[in-house]
Amino acid sequence: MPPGVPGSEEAPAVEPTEPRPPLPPKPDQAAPAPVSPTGRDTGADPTLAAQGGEYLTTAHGSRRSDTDHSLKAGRRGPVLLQDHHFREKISHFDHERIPERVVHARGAGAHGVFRSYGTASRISSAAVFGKDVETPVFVRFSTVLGSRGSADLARDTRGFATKFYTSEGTWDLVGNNIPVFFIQDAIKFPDVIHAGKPHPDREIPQAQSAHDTFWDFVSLHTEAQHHTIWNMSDRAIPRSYRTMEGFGIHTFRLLDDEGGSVLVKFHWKPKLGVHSVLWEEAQIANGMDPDVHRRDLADAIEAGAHPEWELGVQVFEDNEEQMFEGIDLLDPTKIVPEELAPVQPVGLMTLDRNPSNYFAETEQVAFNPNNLVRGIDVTNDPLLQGRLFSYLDTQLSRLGGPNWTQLPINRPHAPVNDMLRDGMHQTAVHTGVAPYHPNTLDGNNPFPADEPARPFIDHPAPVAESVKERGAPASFDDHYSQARLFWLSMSDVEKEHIAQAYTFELGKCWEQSVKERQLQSLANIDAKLCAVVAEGLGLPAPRPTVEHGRIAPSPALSQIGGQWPLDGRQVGVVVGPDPDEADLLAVVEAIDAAGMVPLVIAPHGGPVGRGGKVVAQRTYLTARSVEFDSVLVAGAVPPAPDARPGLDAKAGAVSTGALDPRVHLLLGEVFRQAKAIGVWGDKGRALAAVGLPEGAPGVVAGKDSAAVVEQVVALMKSHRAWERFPVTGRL
Ligand code: HDD
Repeated sequence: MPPGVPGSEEAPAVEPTEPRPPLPPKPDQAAPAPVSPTGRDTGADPTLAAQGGEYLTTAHGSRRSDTDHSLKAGRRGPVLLQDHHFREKISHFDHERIPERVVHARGAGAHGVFRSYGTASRISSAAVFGKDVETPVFVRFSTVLGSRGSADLARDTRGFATKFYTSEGTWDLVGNNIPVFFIQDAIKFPDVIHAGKPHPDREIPQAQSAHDTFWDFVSLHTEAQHHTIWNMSDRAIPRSYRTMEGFGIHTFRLLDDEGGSVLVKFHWKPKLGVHSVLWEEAQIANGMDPDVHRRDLADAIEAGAHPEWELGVQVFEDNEEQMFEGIDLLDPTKIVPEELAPVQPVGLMTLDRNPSNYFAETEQVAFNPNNLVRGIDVTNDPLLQGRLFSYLDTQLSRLGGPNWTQLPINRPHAPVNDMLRDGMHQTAVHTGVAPYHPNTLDGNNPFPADEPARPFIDHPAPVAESVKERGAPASFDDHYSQARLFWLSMSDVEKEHIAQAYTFELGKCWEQSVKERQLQSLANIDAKLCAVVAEGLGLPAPRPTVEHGRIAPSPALSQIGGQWPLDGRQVGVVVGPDPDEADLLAVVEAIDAAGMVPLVIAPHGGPVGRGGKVVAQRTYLTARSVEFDSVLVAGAVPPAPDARPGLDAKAGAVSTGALDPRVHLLLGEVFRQAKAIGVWGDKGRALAAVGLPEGAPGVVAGKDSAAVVEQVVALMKSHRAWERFPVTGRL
């Protein structure tokens, strides 16, 4: 049944007054299965339920008859120390929070499955790459800079971390939606993060890079310039987590059972395409719906629009130089353009289940690039090498001790036979008497794997003769050629967005010297880009200090072009007080049939139209452009009865008198945001009121709703009506 059609007519639920037998937990709320798919007991306690049980108890199971009043010396007297229930309840509450992640604090997670095509089994012995092997996964998407409560649509890099619960142990691919990183050596990580985080004196600005310390760092530490231009592009304000690419960034080493090895870079390609919002939308969304990305992911999964990504690899020879076509594969600030090394698909990931408890799953999940399995190994990338220390270390303070691998979400789905014992929050009851090796008392179990016949993860790899020194190879000194490669690969409209983003961000800085130094970097990327940003800042454009040879653009880097599936996209349908109900129902059903979400926007809440068959999901007051990928106007929309001049001013729109000012604002924004608009039945009056000419790009007007909807759906497949933006030719 499509949204917009009222559901069952059941009486509203009332608060139960009698205890009843516990409800069985919903399938996804049950404690993790005590037996993993491999048949091994995971140690999980399936009897641990939540508040569904019959009687309220303390943590040690004793029943309580009153949880609403503390125990006092007389009704008006002081609270007694002996009130254990009070102390336990408050004390536990006092400790409900754990430290948020020092980076990537805000995120959203989902469960799913990775189905391997088997194509990578030629180059890796990892079980996860076997033909038709299905591996459960948990993915956490995140922003980097903001705190846990910050807004989703900050201009920022997004984390894309995947935990594969393989039959031979857990493999974590902890990547981002940008294929390069700010720094080349992990020792710089605290520096770049301190610079990006809020200023330490006032702790502002939150979740933003538009401030002095960030630009101070990236303009001084110019290896960050490549990542920074991606941050200034539309990639940093995704339409949805579902429409982001993911990258492993570093070069990894894959190994087969014969000891052969290749180098690879991992790519996640979203089936829905790579799409972003405009900066105006991001800013409005951060106020209107700061949870926009969390909501989008959870809603899509719940509605059955399960997002999918294809995992692919670029494959390189594992030679002594670790270079490919002059690109240093150990430098995490460099990509290898797909045109030079195609991304070869190895499997498909589908996210099909929302977490049932945010804290237990999304907050407590702990990723770790050390989680490697047979057939997948690291390279000498100095950023990756440093990460191998940091993630294990951070969980000790974040999750309170060394036993975080026993938390249900972190538990491997493979047998665990370690000799790690005791420690804070130990939940396993280990048996046996000999947690050491070698031993005779436990039959010498567990035995080391039979290396080297099958290369488990410490695969022998040559290490060049070397001296101890702090430094980097000369190839790491090129900080601009790939930032320029990215720039040259953008379409005109994407270039405009990048120039505007730099102008905005630097315009928010106070220090003149910071702006001037960043302009120098822009000059080294592209003279026109530098000139446009300098003009916006009111500063002179410096001359470049580096020279570039010919750089071939990489068309794969542009996200404009192509036709894409529309699963889970949201279509607003604006109606007046008395819409044609049959027609509206048909429109709602057509949108639903296209796999999208119709949201009826009416002057008031409740049923819409005379028959009451359609209900409003939004009102003129609660709807805002950023929620919709396109907007339809179903017939005449008169001025609202309460459209007073004051309201117009508040809504930020000037009423023409012909259209409710809130609808006026909605259509104006949707037009500026290059989204498709369809109108029927009012002779284009709504368009005229907003000053939109019929026939403007991406605007469809007609008599027949079905024909208009069909055209709008076709337009939406290109994501936006990009032709609405004039090509200035200045970039
Ligand atoms: Fe990191 C979290 C991705 C470099 C130190 N990182 C974290 C997360 C992602 C990344 C997606 C969130 C995981 C989650 O959802 O729980 N980090 C990256 C990528 C990097 C990178 C793609 C470079 C290619 N990170 C990096 C370096 C260091 C760290 C160089 C330290 C030397 N990262 C951490 C951390 C975090 C983390 C402090 C915070 C929370 C956590 O690990 O579990 O250890």
